[in-house]
Amino acid sequence: MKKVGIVMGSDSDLPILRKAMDTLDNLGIPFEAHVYSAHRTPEQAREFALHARENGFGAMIAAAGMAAHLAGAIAANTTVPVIGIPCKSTNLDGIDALLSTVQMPSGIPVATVAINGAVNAALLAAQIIAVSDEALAAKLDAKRASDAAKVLEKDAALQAELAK
Ligand code: RP5
Repeated sequence: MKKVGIVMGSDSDLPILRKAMDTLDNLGIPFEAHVYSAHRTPEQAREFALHARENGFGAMIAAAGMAAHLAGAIAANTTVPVIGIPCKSTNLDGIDALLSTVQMPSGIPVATVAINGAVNAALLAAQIIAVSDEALAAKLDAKRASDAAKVLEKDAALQAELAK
């Protein structure tokens, strides 16, 4: 199976990325994670992206806060699909990272998820890999069905409560 590459701009982003890693683990998808910064270690970030396809990666997740250029910098150096996670920081509540990640120029796409949207980033990476992996696609279908069943259970509980 193709791997997911995870890059975060700082180890301070790790608590957010843990949710992506847990989601990938639960789906049995292999991943490799690194702390590489677009600004502090640009050479390492570039090298990781440049060799992503030959190293077996089917999707990349790049997470950063503040002036969040990491996802764009990764996308500039690979045609493996890149998913950007804008991370919330203290001063601007993640709006800075959201705009820095989402506003990519034509030609270099980054699929940007919500601020701190690590679970959806992992699910989107899984869906990308599942395009050519039937077994993974079946797991994703089963997860959707299970998630829907949980919501319907909550609705049933609400209806029971309101009927009292
Ligand atoms: C960004 O700056 C990182 O992705 C992180 O979200 C933010 C703060 O980094 P640290 O100062 O905590 O290392 O590059």
